[in-house]
Amino acid sequence: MSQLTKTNRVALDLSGVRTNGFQQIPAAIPMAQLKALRQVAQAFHARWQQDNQDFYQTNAINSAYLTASAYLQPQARQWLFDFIGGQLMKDVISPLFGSGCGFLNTQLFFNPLNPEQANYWHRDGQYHLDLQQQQQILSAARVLHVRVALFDEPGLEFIPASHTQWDTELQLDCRLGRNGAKPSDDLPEGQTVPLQAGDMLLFDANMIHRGIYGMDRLALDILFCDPLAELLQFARQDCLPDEDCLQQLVWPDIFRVTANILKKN
Ligand SMILES: O=C(O)CCC(=O)C(=O)O
Repeated sequence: MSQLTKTNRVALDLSGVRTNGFQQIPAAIPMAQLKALRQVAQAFHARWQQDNQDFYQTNAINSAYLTASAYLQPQARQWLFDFIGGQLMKDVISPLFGSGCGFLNTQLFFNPLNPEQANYWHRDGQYHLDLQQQQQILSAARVLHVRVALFDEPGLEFIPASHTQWDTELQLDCRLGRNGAKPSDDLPEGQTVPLQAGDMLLFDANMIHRGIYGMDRLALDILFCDPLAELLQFARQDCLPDEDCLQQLVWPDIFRVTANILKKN
């Protein structure tokens, strides 16, 4: 039974997202919805793999842009928009963003083909921001991952509160792979959150985290963010629903915010 039923969803305490940077919501997705999401994700994954064989065979651990029309049939795409812009997502996410938020992207995480491939500690921003910018963004711009575990999975590991706190020397050496440290080294503060199918896990993309590979993981991450051009410049117009679809959604605002910012860019 989902804990996010109409009667108790208001009482859900998500203060862990603010204080620790992450919070698990066990059994958030009802089974019927979970089965439909699995079908959509598996259809996408099969077609994505065909088109990205080299990347998949080499070292891929995720794909992205599920809501574009490249790999999903219109009905599956519509279904995904219904989920992202639906009541459950609105109830969980909108209270966490005081002045509104935008839809950024979707990603699908799976295991690397090579079982020896190591995972890596990182902050999401480190691949396009320098260290000073990464530090500044901690208090200035927020991207929130909503992970939906489609199957049981080992989950993720986090450095609690690192969404507001800068790295220790060891953490920085580790995620940058310098001074003899490797990005896959264990860190003493790490806290692992294993997930069961149907769980949701919210986490701040600014925090230091790493995926734990293994089991038959297939995880759908939906990314929301502050309504800022510097973040939403990474969204894609072709991943947004059209006007007909928007009018059917419980929570069209997240897509409209993104569309408006993309239009201005
Ligand atoms: O699950 C993974 O492999 C990594 C997830 C991750 O790093 C992310 O979502 O930013």
